Amino acid sequence: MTEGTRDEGARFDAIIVGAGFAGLYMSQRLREAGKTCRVYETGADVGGTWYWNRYPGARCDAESLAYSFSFSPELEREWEWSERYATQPEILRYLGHVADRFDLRRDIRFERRVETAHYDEAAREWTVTTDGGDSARASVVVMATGCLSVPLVPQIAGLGDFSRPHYYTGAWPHEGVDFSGQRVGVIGTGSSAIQSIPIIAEQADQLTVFQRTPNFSVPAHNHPLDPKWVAAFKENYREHRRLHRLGLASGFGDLDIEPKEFESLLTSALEPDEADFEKTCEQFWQMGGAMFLRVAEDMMMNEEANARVADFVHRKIREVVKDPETAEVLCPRSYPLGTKRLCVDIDYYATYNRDNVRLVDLQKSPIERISETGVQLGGAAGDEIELDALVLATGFDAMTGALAKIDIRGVGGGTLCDKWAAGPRAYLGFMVSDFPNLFTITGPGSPSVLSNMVISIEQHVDLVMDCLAEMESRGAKVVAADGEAEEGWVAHVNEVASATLMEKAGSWYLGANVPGKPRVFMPYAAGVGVYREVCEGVVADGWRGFSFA
Ligand code: FAD
Ligand code: N01
Repeated sequence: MTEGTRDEGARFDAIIVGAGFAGLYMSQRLREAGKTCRVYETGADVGGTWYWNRYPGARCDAESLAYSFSFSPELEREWEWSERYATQPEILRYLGHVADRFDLRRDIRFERRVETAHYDEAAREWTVTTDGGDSARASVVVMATGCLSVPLVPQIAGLGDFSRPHYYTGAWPHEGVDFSGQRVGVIGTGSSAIQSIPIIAEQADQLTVFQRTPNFSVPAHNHPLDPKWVAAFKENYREHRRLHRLGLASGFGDLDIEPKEFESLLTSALEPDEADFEKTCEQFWQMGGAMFLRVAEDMMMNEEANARVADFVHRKIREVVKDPETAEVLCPRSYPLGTKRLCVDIDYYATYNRDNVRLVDLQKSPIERISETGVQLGGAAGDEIELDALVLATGFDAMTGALAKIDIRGVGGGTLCDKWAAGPRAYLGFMVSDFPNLFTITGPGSPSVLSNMVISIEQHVDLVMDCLAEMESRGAKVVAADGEAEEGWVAHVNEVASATLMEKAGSWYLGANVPGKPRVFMPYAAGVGVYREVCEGVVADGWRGFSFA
């Protein structure tokens, strides 16, 4: 960790905000190209998501060998992943290794929150300031601030009254938490909760889970990686990476997927008879992980098809959860499968068979308020549940949250917040008109959170580098997205989303989890393969929709 001295008017070729996967790779590419850069990071070390989310059970749901950088064959060869889905500590170690191996830390200033980024039209330059008193200038700013980096404080009456320890999964204490002998409450049943609940249940004396909306979850079938399998995978790494970039399995990995197994992918979930349908679903269920969404091609387009697959998952939940009433409460019915992020779990449903675990259905008994000592329920139950500790697995202000916290001013002093007041607008999710030379890695309007994000991050960083090279070759100082191209892209992103079932859930993809946030489907839902083709077409067409000056 390098705290370093304060920047006072220093000038760099580029300033990067954030030192997660995106910030690290961006700084590596700039360094390699002989450019100077400064990275500011709020955390005390690299890692981003994996620095902050240290809750028990945190791990990736894209397979380890796919959820890793592809830019360096040496790095690929030397790093050994130990499990199919790497744990948070392992991913954090990996990112620390990347920072050391490529000597990236010397450009990073830790424990610095960027507060402002203002564009000076005359100087064609950005000035960035931090809460540590830094002020630095650069012609280019790259926002690598993360899509899930601003934990959401839920609007629950009395939250501040709770006098015992409470923890956000997205800002977990570094020293860990020992729940032994405690009565613990978990609010939320999204991915973070679903990963942590089985482990907290093993530790705690009693665990109460407060569920407002059940989530679909598929088993991870995690296991240690067989060194022989890894060696064979690495032999063929380039081909795997190529397929991931094309969007096969969204690049979530292909551990157990041989091409022949794709033959069983259903064109429509409505076609096969019951026995064939069950067999195919079971086959995908046994593979484990997010691949399950590929069981039928029409699943994300056709409600009936989706409902048939959802029924299969409901049956699976009922098979595992012994108490029929609890099983029913765990079955999601208010939105189509896959329209909220599919969770991937290790023993989540089985955890409800434990004697020390209770599920509270907030639909029937909403939280009335948090008291000094626990959770007061209203409705049918009406009781107070006393707790020694409370875990808030309540999600993030996704995709736009981190950008909205920075005072970003572009041409004419206009702010990004004003520009995005009715929802984010960006060309390719990569640049925002009126904000020249400012790039948003995995920004709204790109596949981003619907993909294996390392693939999307690498693609955007590479595109930034191509764009800078184009500027140089044209002798340009400024690149900007055209307003018209941006309008067209935003309309296209909406059109694609509307053709799917994705808007049928009150998901964070739509901003529905943040009171007052405009409801706009933020990621681009056509997939990483299609998106890559679009970007390549734009570049081949002389950077269509971008102006260089
Ligand atoms: P981040 O890792 O979020 O890093 C952004 C950094 O920017 C943060 O460290 C933050 O502190 C810093 N920052 C933000 N604002 C400022 C500011 N104003 N000033 C200074 N610094 C700032 N994706 C997958 O594809 N597969 C997975 O399996 C997966 N698992 C996940 C598990 C969890 C628990 C979570 C929360 C997310 C997961 N994701 C997963 C998404 C994950 O966020 C991305 O995969 C990836 O790590 C994002 O990298 P990033 O560098 O873009 O952003
Ligand atoms: O957050 P979430 P998350 N009262 O928003 C509930 C990635 N990720 O941190 O659905 C009661 O999904 C809320 O209820 P509802 C992944 O992309 C990946 O779990 O709004 N409950 C919901 O149940 C993921 O999608 C992994 O009704 C309240 C929960 O809190 C994203 O990060 C692991 C409430 C929030 O769920 C976010 O996941 C972890 C209230 N007032 C994260 N407010 C992997 O497995 C909110 N809730 C790779």
